[in-house]
Amino acid sequence: MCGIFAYLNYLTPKTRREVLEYLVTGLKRLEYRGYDSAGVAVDSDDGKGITLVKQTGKVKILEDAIKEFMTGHDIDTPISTHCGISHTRWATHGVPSDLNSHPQRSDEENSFVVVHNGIITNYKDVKKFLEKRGYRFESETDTEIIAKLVHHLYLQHPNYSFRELVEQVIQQMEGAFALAFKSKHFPGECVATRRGSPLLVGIKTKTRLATDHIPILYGKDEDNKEKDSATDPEHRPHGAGREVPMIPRTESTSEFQPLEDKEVEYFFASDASAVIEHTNRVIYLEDDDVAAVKDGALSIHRLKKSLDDKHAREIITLKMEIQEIMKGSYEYFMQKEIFEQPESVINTMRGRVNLVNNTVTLGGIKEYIPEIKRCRRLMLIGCGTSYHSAVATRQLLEELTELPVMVELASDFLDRNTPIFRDDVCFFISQSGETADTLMALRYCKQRGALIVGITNTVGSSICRESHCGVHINAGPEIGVASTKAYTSQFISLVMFGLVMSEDRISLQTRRQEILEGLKNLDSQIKEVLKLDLQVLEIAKDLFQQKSLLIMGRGYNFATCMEGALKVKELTYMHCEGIMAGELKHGPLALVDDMMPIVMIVMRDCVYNKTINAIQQVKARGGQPIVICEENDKETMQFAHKVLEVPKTVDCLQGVLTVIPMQLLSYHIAVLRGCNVDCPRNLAKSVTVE
Ligand code: UD2
Ligand code: GLU
Ligand code: MG
Repeated sequence: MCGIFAYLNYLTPKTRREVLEYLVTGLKRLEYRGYDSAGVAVDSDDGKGITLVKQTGKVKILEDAIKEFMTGHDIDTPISTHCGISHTRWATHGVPSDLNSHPQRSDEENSFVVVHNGIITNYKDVKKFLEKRGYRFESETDTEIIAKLVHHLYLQHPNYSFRELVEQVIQQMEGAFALAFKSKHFPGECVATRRGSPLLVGIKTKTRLATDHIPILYGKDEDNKEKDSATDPEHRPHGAGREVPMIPRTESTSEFQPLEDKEVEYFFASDASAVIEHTNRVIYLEDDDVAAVKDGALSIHRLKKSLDDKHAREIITLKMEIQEIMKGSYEYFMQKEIFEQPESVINTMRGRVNLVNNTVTLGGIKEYIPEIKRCRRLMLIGCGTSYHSAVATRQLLEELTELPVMVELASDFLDRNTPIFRDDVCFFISQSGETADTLMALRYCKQRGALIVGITNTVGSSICRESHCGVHINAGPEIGVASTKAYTSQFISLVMFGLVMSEDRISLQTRRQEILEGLKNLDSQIKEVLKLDLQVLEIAKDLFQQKSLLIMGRGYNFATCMEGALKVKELTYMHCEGIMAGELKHGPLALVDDMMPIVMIVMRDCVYNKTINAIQQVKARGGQPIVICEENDKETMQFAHKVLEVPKTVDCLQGVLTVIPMQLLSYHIAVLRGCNVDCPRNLAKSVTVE
């Protein structure tokens, strides 16, 4: 999920010192994406092997380790053709450590090395398969199987090209990846490919390029039976002792030579920020493209023609500054992260929710489920946004587990010396996994013998280490201080937990089915909600000079009110309160008049009539509510001064969709008020002090 940078010089002599400098600079340009460790691979002194340098922590630490390596090695002899690869890692499989850092390798000889961004969901099966063939694994990563599988295939098919071997490998991979490979058996070559994670190729030549596109070369034998059986999941290496089925070779008679220049340099990177200082000519690879550089020629291959294929990849000329590239078309990381939610929710469910046979597997807590089912009560503990994700899912968890569910703010929970028992199950929710209050509460409960479950976004964090088990939300690094995509991913992780707990409850099957159906459509519905952006901006223009804002709702959408109000406070420094609509008469109604800005969330769920009552009370006091309601709900809209319509999903998931307009609203108000969106005053991303 983080960064890849690879550099290949062909007939453009460079010393290894220069190559290493390029790699480190490339990684520095990708640092903003967030990561926990870094590493590089270059040719070794004799040019016959590969040297790896890998370090946990910042790129600066890697740079120091590389400097140390440089003393005592010949790194100043120019090499005319060379390939180096590098990586920043955001751990998903195995803690951040030197060994788990990438590049990962095939064997002690470093015959094949690979860098990977993403998650391989079927890595355990492939691992079993390779272990049976004598491979010994040294890291906890999913990535290591890739390096070992390509090596295994190489031994079996020594006459295959590097690119063909990689094509075979990705046929066996499930999940998401961007990959760059280097091998001592294929010196001066680089192969890169992607599915679901970004990757581009930059091209640098002395003279103008002879072409502005690269045609795609396809697999030779389109409807070959053997190939179909290879792509059929049944035939993947499930550890059953079967050989990896090979697809027909896609060799073409002549490799396409796109460049009239002989001397050329290539850059592979996760985004253009790492490439732009070298060249502005880039090709964005598409899913399942395999890009290979051999003898200085770049070719792009695909196994199958797809319907919308353009038959060529265009070489684009970038006209952007680094600053622009980093945030893409976004002004702030927070905005980027809000718009990433269609993908981040998929990453949270990846390999866990099986939409074909309607099952949910949470590998991190699977073995503890029987124990959890026997508990006296569930406690969900967190701070700020993480606490709100607990509020958002409490009702569903009560319904699906039939257990009492307590939701607690970590600080208050500790202040109260809350009684905790051995048969309690306590969930600790934290994006960073380092939140001090949450961690103290965890230790408090652990001492008292409760089962400790973590819900974190950061592999290897304190909460992850100190919990008995847990779920990584896999939302990818979150850089904006105000949490957005982590909230929706925490929400979905807790929903998945509810689904696991109710798997064998016959009476709950219809309910589970509708939730699974809801999860299936969530990403496309989030995309719909994001289209409200301009409408939300208009509302923000009305509101940004106000002193105060009230956000009201109840039931499943009360958490959205609290989370929305927190976003507004954090980002805009405006007073804002999330109000439980059922409490209106008990006080907050006194705040309402024709001047007070109010947002109300009115969904067609079991509290609809009660929420309509609340809106009528607000109207009766001259209030002019901005209403977030379901698409085409004309009846509700008649009460609204302004409306934001969101698609309908199952009641318990509706909060994922209603919180997004609130994220956008707080963002736009903050921009209009001139606030620093990514770093609000007085706040830190990870609160590691009590
Ligand atoms: C896990 C592995 C993944 C792969 C996958 C295959 C990791 C980080 N994940 O993903 O590599 O093997 O299984 O099925 O290696 N945990 C805590 N506290 C927390 C969060 C997690 O103790 O706050 C533990 C959890 O109990 C498990 C491990 O960390 O032992 C990984 O959790 P996960 O959610 O990443 O698990 P899963 O199955 O999705
Ligand atoms: N899943 C891989 C790992 O944990 C890659 C993580 C990344 O994208 O940086 O090592
Ligand atoms: Mg743990």
